[in-house]
Amino acid sequence: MDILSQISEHLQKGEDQKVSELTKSALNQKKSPREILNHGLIAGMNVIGDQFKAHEIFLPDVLMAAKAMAAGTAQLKPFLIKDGIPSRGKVVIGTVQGDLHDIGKNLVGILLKGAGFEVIDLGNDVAPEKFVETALSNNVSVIGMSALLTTTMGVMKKVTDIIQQDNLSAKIKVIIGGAPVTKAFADEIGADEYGYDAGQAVECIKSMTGQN
Ligand code: B1M
Repeated sequence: MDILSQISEHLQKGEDQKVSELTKSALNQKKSPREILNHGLIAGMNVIGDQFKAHEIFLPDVLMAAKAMAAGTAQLKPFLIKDGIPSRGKVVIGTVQGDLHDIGKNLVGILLKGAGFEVIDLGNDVAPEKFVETALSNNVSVIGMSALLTTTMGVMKKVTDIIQQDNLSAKIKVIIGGAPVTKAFADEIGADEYGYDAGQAVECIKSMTGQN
């Protein structure tokens, strides 16, 4: 079995230390950090998602897998973030209120930092007003929101509503993403951009800030 499949397998078993070691080995074997992320760690997490949906595994198994994902991502982080890049500007990110899923949002943050953006990460379970207040008080022109639950996607609309009601559309742009989120939903709620994955989100934010 190749090393990326091994990473995926051990992540599914929730073996954080093993995932950490294998990620290090894959880097030593000159696998690219993006390849390890997409075809090892995220691939394993997708299997976990399917098994959880089919009731083949339970919440503690998902938590263990999430811990293993974090262990692997920690190894990749220094390779995805390079020091000394001049700042491209600031971005506020967070997972919306009621939603505790933060792995995808954290990836967006890591890749944004890697591209030279300063990131204000509000964490998870973030109230709509908090996104806007933070953007305004820090003079930030882009808010990035993540939602993983169909029940929390609606919070994104609360943010775009505040921006529209307060006439802030020219000042603050919004990008949204997360597994249940679609381009059609982004259009429906008046978000400026939809990011399919973390890498694409960074490209969108570069163009939203006139840097493409
Ligand atoms: Co939960 N969970 N979970 N979970 N969980 C899902 C999302 C689910 C689809 C599983 C399933 O049933 N198949 C399901 C949601 C169903 C739905 O709403 N349609 C679900 C459920 C039901 C729940 C609970 C309700 C379970 C319960 O308690 N009964 C509960 C809710 C808790 C809450 O939030 N209030 C819950 C809890 C958890 C854990 C805490 C155990 C854990 C989260 C740990 C953590 O995040 N620290 C967890 C996990 C790990 C998952 C799955 C298995 C994996 C999510 C993940 O991290 N994927 C997930 C199944 C799945 O998604 N297939 C599932 C890897 C990550 C890299 O992908 O976040 O999608 P993702 O990010 C992607 C893109 O979406 C995009 O970029 C990334 C790739 O580069 N992206 C953006 C993300 N944010 C972006 C922002 C952008 C742009 C792109 O711009 C700003």
